[in-house]
Amino acid sequence: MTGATAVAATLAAHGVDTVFGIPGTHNLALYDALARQGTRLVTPRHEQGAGYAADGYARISGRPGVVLTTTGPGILNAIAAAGQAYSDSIPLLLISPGVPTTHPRRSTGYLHETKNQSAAMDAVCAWSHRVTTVAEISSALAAAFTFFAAGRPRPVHIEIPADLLDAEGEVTLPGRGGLPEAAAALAGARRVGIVLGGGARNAGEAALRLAEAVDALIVTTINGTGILPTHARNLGPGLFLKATQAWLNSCDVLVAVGTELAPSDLWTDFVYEGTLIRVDVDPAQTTDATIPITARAETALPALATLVANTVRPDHAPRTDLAEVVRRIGEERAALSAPWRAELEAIARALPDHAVIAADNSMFCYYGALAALPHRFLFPTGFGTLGYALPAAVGAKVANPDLPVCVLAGDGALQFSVQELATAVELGLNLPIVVAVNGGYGEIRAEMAARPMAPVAVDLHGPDFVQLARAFGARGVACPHDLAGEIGAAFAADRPTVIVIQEQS
Ligand SMILES: Cc1ncc(C[n+]2csc(CCOP(=O)(O)OP(=O)(O)O)c2C)c(N)n1
Ligand SMILES: [Mg+2]
Repeated sequence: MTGATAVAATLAAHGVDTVFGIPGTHNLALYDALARQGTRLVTPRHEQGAGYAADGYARISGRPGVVLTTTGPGILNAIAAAGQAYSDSIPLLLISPGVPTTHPRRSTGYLHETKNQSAAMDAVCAWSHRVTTVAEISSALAAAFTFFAAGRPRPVHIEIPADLLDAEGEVTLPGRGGLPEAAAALAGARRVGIVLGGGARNAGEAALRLAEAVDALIVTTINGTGILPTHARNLGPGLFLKATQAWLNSCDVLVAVGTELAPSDLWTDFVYEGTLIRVDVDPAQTTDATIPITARAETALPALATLVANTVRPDHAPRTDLAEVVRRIGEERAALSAPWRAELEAIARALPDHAVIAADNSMFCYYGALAALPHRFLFPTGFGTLGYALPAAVGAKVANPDLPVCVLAGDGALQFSVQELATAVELGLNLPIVVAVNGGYGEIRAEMAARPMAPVAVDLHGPDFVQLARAFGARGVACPHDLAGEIGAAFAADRPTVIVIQEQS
């Protein structure tokens, strides 16, 4: 559909039947689409009046007020109304066209051209966003409605480049969704995959029941690690593996629970084309779902599991060649984590199942430990910061002193927050801290080589971590023959232990 139709249909899907605004050269496609679907179009005599009218409408109706203007002076005339709505916590959605995507955004004399329209609105709204594709229009508008419902309601501005209004693109509108529809899709499926993110943390048991009912496998995101204990149907964290993605693509129905299905988890441009059931508290996350279910995982998933168990034919044949999928994924895990195989085996032996790994943004952690170990991870996924693991482990131990917590970090990452050893010593925390030393920023070194360019600023002098640990009053161990034994000793100690392992680079 066209961008203008996407705006009109998305507004209708969110129950908007009235819009306040003034037409102009750049928003005619929007007026056309809204008029066609019967939206009531109220025309005050100045955009400021449109804004105040939408504000009054919102206060009395209890629904968001929607303002539609043209570019430049049109939307800027509504600024005072946006400021007023901000001040009084009124849900106001301001929609305007903007200069086309192809415009250089340098003063060219384009009609209504404004130096930075979206930034001007951002200064007075809760947020302002300029979309860049037709496909993004629906989710950007949905995000505004989610924001109105979830937080302190305040004005939001969405700018749509004028050329996108007439351009055509793939648009996923907010669906009706619901558990019965999801159960029916699952009952008719040939092969089902289940993805659990951090939002599914309290729904592991229900996910397993669902997996049993439809002969599915479960994979977790990084924040979803440790939701389920080791189990034949649980592949653990491994959304980033190509073999996992190949298996997911072979499923005709995918259930994604409490996850953004984010690039930082997928590591590739994974696109799923089957029936996608998404369970999420945030409706903005489910706009691309075939069947969206806006609910907490612990509410929706037990209900879905029960519905499906009652719907699936009792005589249904197994639909997944589980063993083959598990074998391929296992092979890829082994290849990815091969450089640290012996160390990871030792760590696996030393850690009880319920141990938590606080890991940093280092290769040893994401290529190594995440691929190989089934435990719950505290990991700086997404934002990808460095220096997270040690302080996060301190926090975990403060929350639950009896929980075995193990820190894994590269030499670069540990130096971002190594001073927190002082805190860990002060609190008497029995933390094993395994640091993989490779003389600096190994991942960045590899990226430079791949460009290709000569390595600069990545081969770094590091401290003697054993001496450093001792200087802080912690224990320090260099390259032990028995890593598992040293981790065990660290758990038994009354202070943290830094254990150095040497990494081949
Ligand atoms: C706060 C912050 N600064 C910089 C970066 C960029 N960065 C990503 S990985 C990395 C190297 C980390 O080194 P190390 O922990 O030793 O792991 P290695 O790459 O050697 O495995 C850097 C500098 C980042 N992710 N976060
Ligand atoms: Mg390093």
